[in-house]
Amino acid sequence: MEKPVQTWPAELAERYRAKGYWRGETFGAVLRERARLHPERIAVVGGGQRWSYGELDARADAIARGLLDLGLVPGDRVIVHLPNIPEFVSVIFGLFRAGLLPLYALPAHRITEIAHFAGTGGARAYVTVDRYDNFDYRGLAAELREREPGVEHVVVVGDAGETGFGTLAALEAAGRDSATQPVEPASSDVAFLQISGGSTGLSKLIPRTHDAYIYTLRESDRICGLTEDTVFMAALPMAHNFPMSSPGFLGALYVGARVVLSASPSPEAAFPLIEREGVNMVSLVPPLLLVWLEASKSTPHKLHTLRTIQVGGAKLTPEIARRVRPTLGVTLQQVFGMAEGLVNYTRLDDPEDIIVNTQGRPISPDDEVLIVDDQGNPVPEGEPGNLLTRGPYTILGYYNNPSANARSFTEDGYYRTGDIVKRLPGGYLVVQGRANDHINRAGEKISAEEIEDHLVAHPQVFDAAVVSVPDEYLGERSCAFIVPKGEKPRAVALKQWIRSRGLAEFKVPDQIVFVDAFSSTAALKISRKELRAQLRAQLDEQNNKDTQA
Ligand code: OOB
Repeated sequence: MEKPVQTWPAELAERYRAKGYWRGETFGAVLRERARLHPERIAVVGGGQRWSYGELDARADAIARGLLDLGLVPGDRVIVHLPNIPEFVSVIFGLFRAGLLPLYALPAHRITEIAHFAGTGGARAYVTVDRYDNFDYRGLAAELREREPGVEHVVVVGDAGETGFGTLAALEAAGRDSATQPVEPASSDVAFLQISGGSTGLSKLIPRTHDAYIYTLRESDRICGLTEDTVFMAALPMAHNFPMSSPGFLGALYVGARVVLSASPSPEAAFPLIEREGVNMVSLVPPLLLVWLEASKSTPHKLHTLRTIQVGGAKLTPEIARRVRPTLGVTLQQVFGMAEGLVNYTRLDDPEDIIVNTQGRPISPDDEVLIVDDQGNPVPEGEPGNLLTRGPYTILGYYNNPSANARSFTEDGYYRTGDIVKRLPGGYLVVQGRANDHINRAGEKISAEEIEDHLVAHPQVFDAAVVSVPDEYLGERSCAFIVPKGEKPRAVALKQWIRSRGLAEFKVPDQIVFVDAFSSTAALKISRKELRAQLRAQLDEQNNKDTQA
C-alpha cells in the first residue's frame, strides 16, 4: 500500500539541504523570529483591524493551545474555509504552531466540495466564518457535521448564533490561559494541504512541507524584490496558492513586510485601500487586470504607490500585457505556477519583450523541466509539448491518492502538469494550452468530468459533455452540451441544478447547448476527450460563422 505522502528520495533531499534550499525552518518559528525582531511593526491590516507581528504571534500561540485543548493532535487535518480576513492568518499560524495541518478551501466552495475535502483529507475540524458575501457558512457547517461525522469540531469566526458551535474568540481566550505547550513540528513535515484544480474529476489534496514551501517564499521574495517596506495586497482569495505564496502574503510576512487584505478584488474595494495603506504590490488574474486597467482611468483614488502587478493563474495575452506599464506606470510580472509546485516568474528587469510575451522561467536552478511529446520523447527546443517537472518544491504525489498518482506522476517522480508549453532560450516558458479537459475560467479551474457527472444525475438529462469556449473577458468560459431525456429541461433549471448539488458558483455552466444526440460514432466509439474536442470544434465553427455574418 502506498503511503499517504510521497517524499523526496534521500539523495535528492540531501542535495536540496546541501545547497541551502531547505534550511530547517518552520512557519511557527519564522513568525516567532519576526515577532522577536520587530514586535511593533504592522503585519496584517484588514476587516477594520491592524495587527502587529507581536500581536499576530500571541494570537497564533493562543489559537494553537486552544486547538490542542479541544483534543486535536499533531498531524490532524483542519479545513480552513475563510475569506480575506486577518483571522485567516492567525488561524493558519495557530495550526502550524500546533503541528495541525490546514486544508485550504476557497470561500466559493460549497457543501459538496467541503464534504469531499473532509472525507479525503480525514479532517477532524472545520474553521469557518458566520456569514460572508450573503452566504451562511454556519448552515454549511451543520450539514457537514451530519454528512462527515469525522469532523468533530466546528470553530466559527464571528457569531456562532444558536448553532452550539464554538467561536474563535472563545477558543483564543481559553488558549491564552492554557498551560498546554505545543511542540514545533519538524521542518520536513507536511505543513498543510492545498487543493488541486482537479483536471480529472474531483479535486485532489496537495501536501506541502515547511522546508520546501519556505524555500519558494525566500526565493520568490528575492526574485520579486520584497523588502520590509513592501506593502502587499491580497486581493484574490488568500486560500489560493498564488496570493498565498508567489510570494503572496506568506512571502510578505517572511520578510517582515505588511499585508493588506481586500475583501474583494474589485476596484471599488481595492483602490481605496491601495491609497490609504500605500500598497505597492498586488497579484491578479488576467480578467481582473483588465478591469483594473479600465477602472484606473477614471478613479478618484491615488494609485501611484503601486510598483509591481503580478498576473497569473491563466494566460495573459500580449496585447493586454503591453498596456500595463503605460496605463498604470508599474512593472508587470507574469507568474505561471501551480499548487503542485513549480512556479515561473518573469524577472523585474527582463526586457519588455520577455515580460509581455512569456510566462517567465522557474524559481530554482534545480527545477527540472521536460517538454515531451505524447509518447514521452523530448521535443526540439522551441516546439510545443507536454510540461513535466520535478524539483525542490514540486510534490511527488497527491495526499492519499494512489490512482491519481499513477496518472499524474512518472516513475522517476516528474509531475505531469497537463500544460502544453514551449521553451525559449534562457529557459523562458510560453504557455500554449492544456492537454487535459479542464476549463480555466478566469483562473478558477473546473473539471469537465466533475460537472458532467452532476449534469447526468438530472432526471431530464440523457448525456452531457462540458467544454471550454474562448471568452473575451474570462479567457475561457464553460459550455455544457446536453442530450435531453424526454422533455427538454430549461437551461436555467440546469444551472440551478448545479447550484443545488452544493457546488461553487464558478462551476455553473456559462452556456448550455441542447443537441439531439452526440454523433453516433461519438457515443459509441470515441473517448469523452475526443467527443469534447469535436464539440469544441463545432462551436468554433459556429462562432466563426457568426462573426463573419
Ligand atoms: C495557479 O495554480 P493552480 O493550481 O490553481 O492552477 C495551475 C494551472 C497551471 O497548470 C496552468 O494550467 C494554469 O493554472 N496557469 C497558467 C498561468 N498560471 C497558471 N496558465 C497560463 N498562464 C499563466 N500565467 O494558478 C498558480 C499558482 C501559483 C502561482 C500562480 C498561479
